[in-house]
Formats: sequence, C-alpha cells, structure tokens
Amino acid sequence: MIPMEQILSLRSLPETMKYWQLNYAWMNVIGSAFESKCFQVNAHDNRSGTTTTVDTCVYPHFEIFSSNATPTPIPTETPNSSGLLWDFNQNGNPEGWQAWNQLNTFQVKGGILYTKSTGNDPYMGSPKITANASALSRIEIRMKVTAGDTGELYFITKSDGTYDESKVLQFPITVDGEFHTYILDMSKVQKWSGVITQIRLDPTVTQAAIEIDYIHILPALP
Ligand SMILES: [Ca+2]
Repeated sequence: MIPMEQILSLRSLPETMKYWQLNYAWMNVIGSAFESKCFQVNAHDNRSGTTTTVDTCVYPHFEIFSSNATPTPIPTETPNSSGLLWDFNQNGNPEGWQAWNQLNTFQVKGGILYTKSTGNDPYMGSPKITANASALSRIEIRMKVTAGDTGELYFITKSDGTYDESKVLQFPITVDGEFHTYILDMSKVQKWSGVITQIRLDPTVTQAAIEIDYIHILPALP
C-alpha cells in the first residue's frame, strides 16, 4: 500500500485541495503519476481524521485537474503581537507563500521550505498581508543557500502596489552550506511606510538549492 502522504508529495497539491473533494484530488494525483494499474492505497480524510484502505485502478491520460475543486481563498494575514511569522513547520503547507519565478520543488517538510532556483532571478511571494510599516520594520530570514552572493527583499504597500527597484533591500548571503539568519532593517528603505501589503523574497541571484527555516516580520530592534 502507498501512504497518502507519499502520493500527495508526487505533485505540489495545493493544501486546500486536501480539504476539498478529497477523493477527487487523490484520484487525480494517482492518475498523473502512474501507468495504468490497480493497487491499494491508504486514504486519509483530513476532515474526519479517519484513514481507510481503498482498492483503486488508474489509467493513462487520466484527467489531471478537477474543475470543481475550488481552493478556498487565502485570507489576508494580519500580525499578532509578535509580528507576522511563517515557520514552515507543517509538512506540505507553505503557509501562503508561492514560487513566482525560477523556483521549483517548492515543498515544506520537517520544518523547512525546500526549493531550487533554476535561473538568475528566482523569487517567491508572500500571502497578502496588512502590516503597519512603522511598527514592524525588521525582517528575519533563516535560510541555507548553496550559491550566489546576494538576497533581496522586495515589498509593496497600500499606496504603491508595484514591485520595483524603489522598494527593495539587498543583503549579502553566505553560501557555506550552513543555515544563517539574516536580519533586515527595512526602515533603511524610504518607501517602507504606511501599510505593507505583501513581501517578495529573492533568496539568491543564481541557480542554487535553497532551504528556508522561517521568515518573520517583527517589531524594530529596541
Ligand atoms: Ca521552520
């Protein structure tokens, strides 16, 4: 038998699909991953918490996406008293972050978001947020990158919703095979003001393996 988790990991199945139309999503994943054959799988229903064994057969050219498995919209995230924290500590859940450019294998496992840069302009976007720029001006990123020399943190605001070179902080990265914590003082960037509505991380500027432990938006250092 093939554990449900293993099947889900064969494709980057959106987290919301695990809750929506579970059987449909699960059949689709099998169909895209195997040749025609029959076998048993464990199907875990996240809603009821129950696991059942099911006989199933799949066929080549099985429909890959379900048109009625509409993902639940991700709400805008607002800070709690600590700030905005993305820890990537739940397997399979990138917490609203998405690979936007030149990043593949975007996967959360064992407390780490794993991804791989395929070019010289890789970047990933946060979920929509509502963050008071003057209250939260420090960003901490703990990550391990295998190549490159520079990371970049872009952002947009309520009054300026375009990603451009006026709203970015560049920082040197260390590529020695270890995790490093980068502390970014966003108050150095003139346009870090008003309400921040989204951030974007360019973890490096070349092809590299990337592991991200966490991304935190925090109050300024005292
Ligand atoms: Ca983590």
